[in-house]
Amino acid sequence: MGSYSFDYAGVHFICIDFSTMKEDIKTWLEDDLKSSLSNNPRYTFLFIHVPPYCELWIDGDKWLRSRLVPLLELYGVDAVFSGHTHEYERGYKEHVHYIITGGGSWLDWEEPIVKDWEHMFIGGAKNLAEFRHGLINEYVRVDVQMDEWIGTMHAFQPNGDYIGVRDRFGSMMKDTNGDGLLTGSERMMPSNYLTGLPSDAEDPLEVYPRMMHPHRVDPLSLHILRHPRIVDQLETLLGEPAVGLQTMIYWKPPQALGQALHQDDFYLQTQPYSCIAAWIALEKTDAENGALMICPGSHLEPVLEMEATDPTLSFTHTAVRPNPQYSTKMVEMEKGDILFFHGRLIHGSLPNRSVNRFRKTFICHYIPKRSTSYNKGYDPKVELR
Ligand SMILES: O=C(O)CCC(=O)C(=O)O
Ligand SMILES: [Fe+2]
Repeated sequence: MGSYSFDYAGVHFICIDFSTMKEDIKTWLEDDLKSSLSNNPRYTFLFIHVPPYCELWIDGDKWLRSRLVPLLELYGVDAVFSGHTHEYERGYKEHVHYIITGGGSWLDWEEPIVKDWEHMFIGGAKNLAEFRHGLINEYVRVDVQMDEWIGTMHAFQPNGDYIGVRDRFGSMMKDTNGDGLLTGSERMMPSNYLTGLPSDAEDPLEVYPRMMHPHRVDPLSLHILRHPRIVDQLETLLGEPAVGLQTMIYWKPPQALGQALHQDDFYLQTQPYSCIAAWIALEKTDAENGALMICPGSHLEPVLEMEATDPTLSFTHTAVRPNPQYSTKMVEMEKGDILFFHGRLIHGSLPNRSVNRFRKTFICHYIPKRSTSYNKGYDPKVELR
């Protein structure tokens, strides 16, 4: 059989050859894990082609779940890295992290979902919503430091352009209530901000990436998404009941890139009608720190095609080119101001040119309740009342 293990820098690595392993792999693995205990490894990482848990294409390997997973849990394996499905997923169960890093081709959320494992909470059924059609390449890097390990997922456009770090995980994630699962804010969402990251990163957005869907892990964010004053206002504008679909926090630190002109319904794909945004300024926004720019009247356009754009100005790499009849206006806002805007309104922002001012915003996206067709990558919807 082609399985083997080795130690490096106090870390135990186990590679299981999925295609040649037989029933005796269980004995081999148990012996290996048992004997490695005497070395008191700092961490144990296991690699196996087919994942035990998966949400796309297959639901993972049943045999691995019944034979190997109990050993991983018993002997305290820290993380299992797999491939097989061409996408990125991450989860955690009984102190074991499960990572599928098969995005060397692409991350494709339009494949049918076989089963939703509750503990596989990143990717799969709850995919990284900012990538339409999931077309990204990625790799995962693990840094082992003194007393912690940090995994980072690095994403690329299909043409090879670097997008940045889009997920983080590692030993800092603790199961505080001891139920074997990570809940709420213990889970770390894609693009979550973490302290302790290298502050010398060239791109300030690597240190302060935008947070996606904080309402799924943070009660205050959920409270704002459902805030009656906001919901009253947006349902007055819509003229009908709405549901919440996403929240985001943009830190937009000094010198961060902006976001090229786009329409939100390119991503949310709301039908019938359109999504609506509530863009909340958490501090003063103006020309210097990269305030929001809008093209008034452009909401009357359909969802337009996106084209490649200037990567030195925008962290997204595609943009719509508005018809010259629309001028672009900057929306200066004071802390606490909210701008509601239509899902087909063309908008974006320029880089933050300031040396010490952030441009923090909390953004909610809603769709009319009757819009039953939308990008299901944003599920679950949130009832507002
Ligand atoms: O704040 C920005 O720079 C862009 C935000 C945005 O595109 C949105 O809220 O939909
Ligand atoms: Fe937007």
